[in-house]
Amino acid sequence: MIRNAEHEYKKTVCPLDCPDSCGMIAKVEHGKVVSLAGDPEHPVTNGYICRKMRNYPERLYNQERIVYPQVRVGKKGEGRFQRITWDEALHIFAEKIKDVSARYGGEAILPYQYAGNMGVLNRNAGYALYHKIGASRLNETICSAAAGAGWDMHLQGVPGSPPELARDADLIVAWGINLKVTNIHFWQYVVAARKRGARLLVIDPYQGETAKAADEYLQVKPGGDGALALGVIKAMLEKEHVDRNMLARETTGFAALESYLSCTSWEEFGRLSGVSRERIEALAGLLYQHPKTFIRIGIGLSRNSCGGMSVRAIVSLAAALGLFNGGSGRGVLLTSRAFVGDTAKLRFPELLAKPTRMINMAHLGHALTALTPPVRLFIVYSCNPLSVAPDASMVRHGLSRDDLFTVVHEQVMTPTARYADLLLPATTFLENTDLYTGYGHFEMAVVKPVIEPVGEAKSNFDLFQEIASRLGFTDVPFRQSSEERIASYIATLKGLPEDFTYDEGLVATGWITSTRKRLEESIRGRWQKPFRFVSHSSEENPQVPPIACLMEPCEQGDVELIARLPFALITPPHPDLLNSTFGERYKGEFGTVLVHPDDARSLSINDGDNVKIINLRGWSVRVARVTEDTCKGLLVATGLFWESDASSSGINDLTSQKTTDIGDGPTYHESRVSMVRL
Ligand SMILES: Nc1nc2c(c(=O)[nH]1)N[C@H]1C(S)=C(S)[C@@H](COP(=O)(O)OP(=O)(O)OC[C@H]3O[C@@H](n4cnc5c(=O)[nH]c(N)nc54)[C@H](O)[C@@H]3O)O[C@H]1N2
Ligand SMILES: Nc1nc2c(c(=O)[nH]1)N[C@H]1C(S)=C(S)[C@@H](COP(=O)(O)OP(=O)(O)OC[C@H]3O[C@@H](n4cnc5c(=O)[nH]c(N)nc54)[C@H](O)[C@@H]3O)O[C@H]1N2
Ligand code: SF4
Ligand SMILES: [Mo]
Repeated sequence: MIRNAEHEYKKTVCPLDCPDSCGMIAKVEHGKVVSLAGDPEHPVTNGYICRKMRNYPERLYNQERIVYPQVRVGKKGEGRFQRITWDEALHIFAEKIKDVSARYGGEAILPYQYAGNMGVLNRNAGYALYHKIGASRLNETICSAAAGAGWDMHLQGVPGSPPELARDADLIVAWGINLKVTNIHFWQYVVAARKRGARLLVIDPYQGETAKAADEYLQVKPGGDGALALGVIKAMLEKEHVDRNMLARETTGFAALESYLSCTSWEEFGRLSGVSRERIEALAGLLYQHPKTFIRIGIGLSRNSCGGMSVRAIVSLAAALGLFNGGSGRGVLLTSRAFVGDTAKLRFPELLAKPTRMINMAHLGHALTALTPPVRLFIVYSCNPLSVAPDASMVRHGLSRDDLFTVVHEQVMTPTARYADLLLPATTFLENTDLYTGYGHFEMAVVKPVIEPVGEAKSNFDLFQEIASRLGFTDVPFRQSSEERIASYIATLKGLPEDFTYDEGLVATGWITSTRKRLEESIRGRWQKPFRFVSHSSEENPQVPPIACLMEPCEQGDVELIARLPFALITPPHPDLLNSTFGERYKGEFGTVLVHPDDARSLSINDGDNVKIINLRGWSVRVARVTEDTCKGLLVATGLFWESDASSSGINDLTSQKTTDIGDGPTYHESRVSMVRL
């Protein structure tokens, strides 16, 4: 910390759900944050942060900020509230928990939280209480469950490669990831590699910012990556471009994949991937000519009903290329898994007297409308389900129920917050303590508050400790301070340097680099596990194919649906939003939808027209952008813009509660829709 009479600079970490987890420096004047900048000493941030976060101080003190507890006075969704004291708010909250538990049992309480704040303390803050009261449990699947499950079927917990390895690659493949939007600090390695003559290949159904900046772009059908990756292996086998000695040494089960691929026809690969045999063979050739290849796998390609299989096929291709054996410029990164700790130290499952029902967060629409016995108390923190959960019209329907009591702990007046019966003000990362590890790099830090809470805001941790105390709970977790809980979790972390002690203070040093990184060693060298082409986990779950194989996404293969709903819709992130965070900056804006010129012509749609996108689940309005960045038949709607009032809708009104082949993840990039000009 640097201080002078006028202002001081304090280190902090970006809390958002972004792989970059930037180190930041906050400038504080008279107790207020006046600016945020990238920490020049952070090895990945290198002094640069995105414009979303540079403008964060404005969000801190914005009129949308919730600064005191409130109760609803208007209709649900209307957003009219009346101020109350914290004492009253805590009383209402605690009494509601007691009342619902007594009348309907703990399972009538449904918690809903996700990654508004990635700090491990506050993100998991509700679990101890939820377990103690026997609430329904939430299966947190909404982001990377399918991708992680796909990776683990063949790699069992192995971490990804350090992103810096890409610097020395001759070919970087951005596979289903829009690096320049969702992982911007990876771009510095692309720039460095290209200076040495390396090429960047982007594989994506549409041309976003990264595809446009690439040396090569390969258009794949949504959900077609499995067929593409397996097609490349088939082409490699046909040319005998596989290193059989390496495969025998470093992997098991390749023969099973080889025999499967020899029985499959080239037509199937083309039909499912949307890529011609010639193009697949050319990709196989490109990879063969570039042994120094780094594959950055995105989560985007896993957001469809065969998403787990797509990841399985890509890691199988990477193993067939020997990329897990490392060497300069060779690597595969999905998530870094830099520090692995015992989440029981944050979630306390031992407080759960008996297992309660588990609800997949992708099925929220169902849970709030059709579950028996019904949910009576819905508690939301660090999440904006009405904007982010699939099948939003069902979520809205559920939130409107008169017999449902909803508590929302929030920083700003989100679409979900408008449906709260009890609305509670939450601190931001600048106002509380937490521990942050990144999923796109290998650094972690503990961060202290930079300023005092704004208004009457409380952290998630403090809120749940106070409620527990009101309910008379005295178990150890409810008596911990935030520092004690962080310290007990740190004690279980794998990846910490041996000489590390928490007391020394991570705050002063800034960050700690995981020992799981070790750039010089291969993934296999570090973990001593062979890559398994035949997954063991299929023994536990016989419906899941043991090897990566061809699969077709449900909605794309359904001829009846295709006949009625002529377009496929994907809904990837927007550069100026972080999921739905910052939606308050764009109130009243619909966002755009990319439409191919041929489709626009046939529907008499001009660039700039408002269009209504419709399917069996709902509708959403967007502004048409007529462009060849997308292909015929594919609509691309980026960004989770907020619906402007209770009668409008968002892009998730069109997405489905259907889940992925493995991991039970959501299928945000797989919806059939039709479209009309407004
Ligand atoms: N600016 C910004 N950054 C973000 C976010 C944000 O909302 N805004 N969100 C953050 C979060 S929570 C996450 S999980 C990550 C997600 O970031 P990514 O891992 O990048 O995942 P997505 O953005 O869902 O999709 C990435 C790309 O995959 C493409 N895609 C969609 N379907 C397919 C497919 O079937 N095959 C292939 N090959 N590509 C496909 C999309 O068109 C998109 O260009 O980003 C994080 N970073
Ligand atoms: N159609 C479609 N839907 C998607 C996606 C997509 O690509 N397409 N992406 C999905 C993905 S990958 C993800 S990860 C999810 C993300 O879904 P969410 O985790 O809901 O993420 P956000 O939309 O960023 O909303 C987080 C909310 O938490 C609040 N918040 C932040 N910090 C705190 C805190 O410390 N305490 C409390 N109480 N509140 C806090 C913020 O103000 C914000 O409103 O969305 C998913 N939804
Ligand atoms: S959102 Fe991502 S890129 Fe932007 S400051 Fe946060 S971690 Fe860095
Ligand atoms: Mo995510």
